[in-house]
Amino acid sequence: MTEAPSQVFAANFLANLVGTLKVGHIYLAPGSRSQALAVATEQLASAGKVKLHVRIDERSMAFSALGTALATQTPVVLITTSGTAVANLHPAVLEAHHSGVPLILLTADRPAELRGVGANQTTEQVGLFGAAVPMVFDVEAPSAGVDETKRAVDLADAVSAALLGHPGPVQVNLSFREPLSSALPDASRIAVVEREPLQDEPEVEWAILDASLETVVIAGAGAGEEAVELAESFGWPLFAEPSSGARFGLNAIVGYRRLLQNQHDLAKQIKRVIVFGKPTLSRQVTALFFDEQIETVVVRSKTHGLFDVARRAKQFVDEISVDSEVDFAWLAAWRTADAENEIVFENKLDRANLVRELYQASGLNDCIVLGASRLIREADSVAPAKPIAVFSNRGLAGIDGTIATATGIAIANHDFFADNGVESVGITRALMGDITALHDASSLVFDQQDSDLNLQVIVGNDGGGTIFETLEISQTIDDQAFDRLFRTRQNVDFWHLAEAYGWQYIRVERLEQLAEALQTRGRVLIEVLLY
Ligand SMILES: Cc1ncc(C[n+]2csc(CCOP(=O)(O)OP(=O)(O)O)c2C)c(N)n1
Ligand SMILES: [Mg+2]
Repeated sequence: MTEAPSQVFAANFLANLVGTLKVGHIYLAPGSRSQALAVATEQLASAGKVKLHVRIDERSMAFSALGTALATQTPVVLITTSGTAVANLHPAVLEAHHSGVPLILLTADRPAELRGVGANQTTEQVGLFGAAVPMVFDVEAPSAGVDETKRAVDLADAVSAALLGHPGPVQVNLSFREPLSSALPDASRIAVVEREPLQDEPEVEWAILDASLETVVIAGAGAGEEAVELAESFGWPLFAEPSSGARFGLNAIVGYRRLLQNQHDLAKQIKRVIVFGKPTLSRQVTALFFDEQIETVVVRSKTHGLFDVARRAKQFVDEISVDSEVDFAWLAAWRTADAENEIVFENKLDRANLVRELYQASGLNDCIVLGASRLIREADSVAPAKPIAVFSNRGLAGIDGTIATATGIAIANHDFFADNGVESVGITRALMGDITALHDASSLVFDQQDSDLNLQVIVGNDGGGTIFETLEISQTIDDQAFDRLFRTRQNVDFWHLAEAYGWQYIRVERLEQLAEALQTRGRVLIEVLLY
């Protein structure tokens, strides 16, 4: 049987890419131009070398890939056909760029001779993502008489190298000409050349700080455990956002928003903030960066780019140590204040209780996903310090793709436990507002192959985008104009929505119903009435 050059190239490229980078998941949306990649992926998946997820919508697919890459901390491959299919990756690609999530975009294209001449489904795909994807490989179409195996192996190596020290998306624009595929070679039978994984050895810059200065550690999105370690080593209070990966341990001051907002005496004594990740949730924390009395030290983020909103950071460093005795009285005072200012929960179905129940229901096997808007800010105010995996797209804080991202996270969570032989797979609980849920309603479509996921889409329905009520404009225009321009209340029936997509549906109208609803397994849309 003849082997099409397209297929020789696709099979060798994918087999090597998966083998070298330890790719566990490939997401694919159907198309003609990308068929050689599809055939090779299916072969690898059937042989158990990679997991394949097929989606009909590239926009949604890209957010799911982002979720899987986030949760597995491993590059995920995406395959699309040419044209608008590629452009549909853009929102998730922007988020991945701003939060340092490794995605490998394999975008099929027409060969050079068919570009710019009006050929069907052909546009300028190279450079489409602009600065969000600085590394783009524009790869010539495979052809007879060329050593396509060598070209494919070299490209896989080049892509691996490009991902080193560059967390974020990489685009590989792959041209193909007819014949677009063949049944052979079988990608799963290609022996991958074993290579030592490339090592990135970045230079590490230390800062030695004076321990006596009243310091707090701020952990924004993507901060990670380093923030907790630093705070605990030197007795500094820790203000950690929900998706920082650092909201746990004895140094976490969960009520930091209230203490800053109320201008507690301790808040006035802060002289230095040390920032990890990208904090974006509260005005109170942002105000600290602008405060002339407070110096800012930024620990360089490996994922979330440079952070210095007030443009007055004193230092950017990688590691921090101190030069003097640590005084734990400062931390003790903060902990006392935090305990004294604990939130008082009312006995009703409100945002605070919704967040509280969500965290109470979730344990070490589970994942929480928080949509943008009000509910994540509520979590920032009231969520306990608890070591659970909490995710949120804070790179750009879009309300888009939240259901898809949660699906990708649930897939990673499911695989992690299934691969380790643990029977009780956790539940992924995605909490979001009503507009956020409707924005991504089409991501309720699911692949039967992923049907055993435990995924809850918890919709805090408060009748539109109520976060805008906190804007000054809500006071300066009349209610009708406000409702139309900002609140955008919708009348979608979430029950029918869930039914249409084959999801279970639970409506929560009273606080007492919530805890039980949050134990539902399988795919369930839980509508929580907040008004
Ligand atoms: C893609 C995108 N479009 C628009 C916005 C602006 N935006 C921020 S919050 C919001 C409304 C969210 O409403 P909902 O999900 O109901 O949350 P609520 O504030 O009511 O809790 C909008 C439109 C955004 N962040 N991302
Ligand atoms: Mg809402």
